[in-house]
Amino acid sequence: FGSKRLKKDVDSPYVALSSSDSSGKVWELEGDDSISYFIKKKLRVWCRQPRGQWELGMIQSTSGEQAFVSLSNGNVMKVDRSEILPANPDVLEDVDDLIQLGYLNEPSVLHNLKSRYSQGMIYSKAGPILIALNPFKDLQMNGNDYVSARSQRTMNSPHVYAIADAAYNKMIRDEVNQSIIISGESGSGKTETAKIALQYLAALGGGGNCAIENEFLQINRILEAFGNAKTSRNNNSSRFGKLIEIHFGCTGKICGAKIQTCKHSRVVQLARDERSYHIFYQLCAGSSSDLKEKLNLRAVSEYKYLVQSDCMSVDGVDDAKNFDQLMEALDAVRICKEDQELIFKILAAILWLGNISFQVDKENHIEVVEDEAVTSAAQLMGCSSQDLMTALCTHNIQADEDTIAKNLTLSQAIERRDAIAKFIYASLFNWLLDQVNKSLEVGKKCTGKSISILDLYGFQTFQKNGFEQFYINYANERIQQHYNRHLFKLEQEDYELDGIDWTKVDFEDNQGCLDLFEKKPQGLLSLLDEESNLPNASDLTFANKLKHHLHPNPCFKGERGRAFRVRHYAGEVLYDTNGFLEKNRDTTSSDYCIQFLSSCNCELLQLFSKMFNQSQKQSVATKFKVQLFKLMHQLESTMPHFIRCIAPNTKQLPGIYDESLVLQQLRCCGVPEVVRLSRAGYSTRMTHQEFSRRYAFMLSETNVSNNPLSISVAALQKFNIPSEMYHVGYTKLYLRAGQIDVLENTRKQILQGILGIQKCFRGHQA
Ligand code: AD9
Ligand code: MG
Repeated sequence: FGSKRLKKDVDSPYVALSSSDSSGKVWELEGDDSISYFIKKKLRVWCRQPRGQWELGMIQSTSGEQAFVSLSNGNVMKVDRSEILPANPDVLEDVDDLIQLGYLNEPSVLHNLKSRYSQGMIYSKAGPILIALNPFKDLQMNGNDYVSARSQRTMNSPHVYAIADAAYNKMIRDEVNQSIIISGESGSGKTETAKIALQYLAALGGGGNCAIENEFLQINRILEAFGNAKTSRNNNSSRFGKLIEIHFGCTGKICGAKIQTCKHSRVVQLARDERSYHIFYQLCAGSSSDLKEKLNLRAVSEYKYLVQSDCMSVDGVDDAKNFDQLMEALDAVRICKEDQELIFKILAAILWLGNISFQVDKENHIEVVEDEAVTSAAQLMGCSSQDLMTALCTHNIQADEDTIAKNLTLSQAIERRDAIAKFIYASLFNWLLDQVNKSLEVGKKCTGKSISILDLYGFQTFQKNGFEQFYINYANERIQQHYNRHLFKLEQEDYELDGIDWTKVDFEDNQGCLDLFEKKPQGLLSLLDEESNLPNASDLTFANKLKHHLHPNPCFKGERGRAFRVRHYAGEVLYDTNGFLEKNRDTTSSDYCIQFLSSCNCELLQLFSKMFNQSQKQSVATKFKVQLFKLMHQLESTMPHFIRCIAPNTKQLPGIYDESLVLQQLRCCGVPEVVRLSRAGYSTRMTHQEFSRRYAFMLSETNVSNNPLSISVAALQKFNIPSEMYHVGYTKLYLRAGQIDVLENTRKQILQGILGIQKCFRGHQA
């Protein structure tokens, strides 16, 4: 049966996903027949309003292709039948798991999530995945009482804790490494969700000892101070992806952890409404007067790297207080006071570097303006002002035995200055990560079993998409492939375990799109690297190269000028190659920059220059790919648990549920696919006990046995559910979509009949 249908649905996820209309067809698998049935039976329906939103109503009457629907507000509306979709019966209101819905059309799914959200139920399941809607307020759903209630399994509703609990138990029981993969758009709540999962695992694996929980908290503080920044979408946006691997000993206690990152940089360029990394603002606001003096530190408003975006403070954020907490956190991971001071010196040096300006002398040579910026930066970095000025304005060329110093142009000098700042900051972050990892070092008693939590940036699509979206979306293709494979595997394992005769389904995955990116020598990444190395190349020549080499390819489409389109699993994205080559060439790691830092009289800067090895000298895209592959390789051997975070609005405010925004994210993170997959199988699963509890009373006494399985079978037969519409497993009954309505309607009628008789009976008695 299903395999054929499943194949058909899955083969063309594209068509459905990229049709950006809101017709509901993406979700809808029921044909016209079911609408006719709804019209005939006058059941609850969704009815599309002139402005596109869906309203719940009841069909009153029909005339040809039109129906008269009475809406919940009392109005009666004339609508075309194409504007009507079936709604679920009351019994399926606010279900925990979307696949319990008889009808999985767009309005039903959105309504279910919205109704739950308005009651503070931010978590729902979509089959095997957890959907987490960002509440943008503290719901008091996390905390020690909650953790202990969870671990004693007294609560069954969907929650991050339940996912973490399942991962922990599976790890212990099956001795298989687990992973919790969290994805979603910027601001959707990934990092908070990762912290909740971490908190639960720390409580569970800490054995009543809060020290581990506290250590994770402190580490998060450090990583967020140095790796997060305010953006227009999220006041605490992570500018790096991270994988936290928590190791457990044989008794299930935590015995260490390791953090890996995948990142990109933002020190020198900011867009409107954005800030640089939190740490700069914290340092300026919170350092003591003594420290300020040592660093010759000024207010945020005096640093060019910080003022360019016109955004220096964040509502509700106390940078000074956060700085105090950061110092405690640095103590907690055992970074000594001397090193802490070096860190702050380096940060101050970066800020002063940004203030260095250039001028052109009479001979048209570039020179550094000799002011406080240069002297402060040089002093903090441990070099003379003269050396710093030379490093910023000249380039040494080796000619035979001699070294010739060549003057840089203005733009080259600015690029050099910014490259040094970026290199120092990136090295500082890596060094800190090393220190953090040392403090978490995995002990010898470890069994080697672990749970990894992945918090990676989610799929992004804007009207104009640049280099950042390009590699973020590529990373998401990788994650999606992982997701597809595992979801199919899990789904089918469930059927097999329950004794269902299931024809294995080969999943048509997104390999085509991955190949488009990764193929050598003619994939997007290789072609980008090749073009980045050519001296006269431009973004336009790169775009033309793509069109020339990648045509025809079902996942690629060249557009006019510098643009091209990629068919991602989550829909088509239009990219503009403007700035691709420049951003891909990693100018920060020039030999010159490293040589200069090694000559500075500063322990950390010297260390940074040594930490860098030539193999890291790769383009940004290649470096990113290598980091991503490392993470994915690690996840490959784990049993994954998926959490998809959804931002219900872009204002970062509680209580606002923007339906079209939610829908777009559900599509982007592939929820429709999971849903379709589940629909192709059996949408309703009930244990025989649950089923018999609800429906056994409908059978005549001769029909009833004590065995729940026999009751299931008897009920299905009695109410003429066609055999292709269900499957009886060892433990559960699997029903196809819509069948639960038939049973529910019959149940309602029987109950009404019984109530009527009782009323009548009481009337007689009276
Ligand atoms: V980004 O891709 O790093 O820009 P995230 O990580 O998806 O993004 P984040 O976890 O940082 O989003 O959440 C954004 C904000 O939403 C947080 O700063 C909180 O204010 C808010 N949030 C998110 N999840 C929760 C939650 N479970 N409870 C309360 C939340 N507030
Ligand atoms: Mg984040």
